[in-house]
Amino acid sequence: MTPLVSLEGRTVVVTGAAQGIGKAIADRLAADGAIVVVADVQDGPATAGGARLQVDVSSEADVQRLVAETLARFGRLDVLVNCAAIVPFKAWDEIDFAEWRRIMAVNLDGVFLTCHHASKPMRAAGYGRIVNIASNVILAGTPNLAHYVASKGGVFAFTRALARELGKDGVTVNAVAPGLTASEGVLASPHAEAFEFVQMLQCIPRRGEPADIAPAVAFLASEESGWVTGQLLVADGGMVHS
Ligand code: NAD
Ligand code: 4PL
Repeated sequence: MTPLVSLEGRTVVVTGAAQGIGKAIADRLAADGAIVVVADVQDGPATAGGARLQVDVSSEADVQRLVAETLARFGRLDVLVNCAAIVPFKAWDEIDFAEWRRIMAVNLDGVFLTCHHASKPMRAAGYGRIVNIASNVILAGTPNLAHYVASKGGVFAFTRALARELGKDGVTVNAVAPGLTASEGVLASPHAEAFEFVQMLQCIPRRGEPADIAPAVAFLASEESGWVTGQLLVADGGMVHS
């Protein structure tokens, strides 16, 4: 892969990077020179020169271990990409409270926990880049995803607020909003049946792939994006507009 931005000397944590969009982001950032720590509940490959840690982002102990281990092994933590999430396809009134809580625990509490712990070494260094993966469903209100839409709306609102808190410390916080993308998770779910319909709504009429999302993340993860913070970058072939 030809480098898009320079991440030489940077250490990056990508959550949810065992497969799908997270894996494409980890591969992209490694090709751009970063040392990548792949953090996932599932087993999966590490990128060359990096590491793989088993982490449940909804567990504070796991997230603390992730940050401590990254600092112990690589001496720094420059970039955090939050990609871990669960995406149940269900009518809103078929989601019971326990399932609602689990979705919030992974998709929203997980983002709070990683930002809370990873921002400490970033502030101390006076440099950091946080990229949270939201979704274009927060702008479209996509059916059968109300619980997920609520969690991702929270992710974006938190992104905007955290950017305000961390700007003075050299840390930017942005969100990327993919549209429907052919990840392993989506291909194994009822979402896979939506591609044909969604393509008709896009400016670019083809299926979105995980590698289509990674370049937007690479830009926001780079030093060059330093004047951009608190923003939502929609990467969905032009289905919706922010
Ligand atoms: P996926 O299901 O293929 O992969 C998600 C990964 O997250 C998996 O490897 C899984 O093990 C991991 N994960 C799940 N729960 C975790 C936890 N508690 N702790 C750590 N890791 C955990 O998903 P994907 O489609 O590649 O989605 C990746 C991200 O992109 C998610 O944030 C998703 O909401 C977002 N997104 C996806 C689409 C899409 O259509 N694929 C669209 C918009 C946004
Ligand atoms: C347009 O983030 O963005 C289905 C499932 N359709 O998870 C998503 C669209 C899904 C999406 C998403």
